[in-house]
Amino acid sequence: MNGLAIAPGVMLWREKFSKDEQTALLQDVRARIEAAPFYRPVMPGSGNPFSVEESNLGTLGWVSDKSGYRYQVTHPVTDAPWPAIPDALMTLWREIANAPDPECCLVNLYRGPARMGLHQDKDEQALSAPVVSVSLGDEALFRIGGTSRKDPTRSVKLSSGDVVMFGGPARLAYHGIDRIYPGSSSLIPGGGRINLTLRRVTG
Ligand code: MD6
Ligand code: FE
Repeated sequence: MNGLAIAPGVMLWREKFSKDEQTALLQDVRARIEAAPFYRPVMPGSGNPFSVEESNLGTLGWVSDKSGYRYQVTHPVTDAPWPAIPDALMTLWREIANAPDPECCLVNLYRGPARMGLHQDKDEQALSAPVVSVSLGDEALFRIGGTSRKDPTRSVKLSSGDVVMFGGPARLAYHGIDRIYPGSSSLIPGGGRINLTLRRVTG
């Protein structure tokens, strides 16, 4: 498995996807996303736009709008069902997650100053399944803390092809992306970073 336990319940696999596999996965994701274009969600309540653009693959997609966070079966702009999760990601999940198949692959696109504030992944019923994420493109500074927002945090740089898994005691750990490093990878035409987050949603 070659994974590194970077904190209790947090595993990191450096370059789990080779350069060729990253290129193939990116092509696969981009082809699917043509039918489910990136859009910019807004924060519940305030309606402030996210700095990332998002879409989803899978039977359920995670969305955010003025009324809250939720999972839904259709794209909020096109109203079409989300495209299926790529085989390479299903294979990854079955290799490392030891849980029923994922229902959601949230796709986050970071360009320029985009970031993601400290948050917990807690909108799922299936909290016994881990969350698995794949990074493609530019490097990012990932911050991980504990299950309380006040817990101390540590930072790791994530590079293209890296895989992170949160499970067990870390399933509800706070985490976020402080920044990306524009120009650190040439994988994505036009630059930027794509993060693919796989989750089991239903119990
Ligand atoms: C990102 N990742 O890497 C955002 N969540 O862009 C996440 O929010 C995340 O990487 C749960 C588990 C792993 C993650
Ligand atoms: Fe998350």
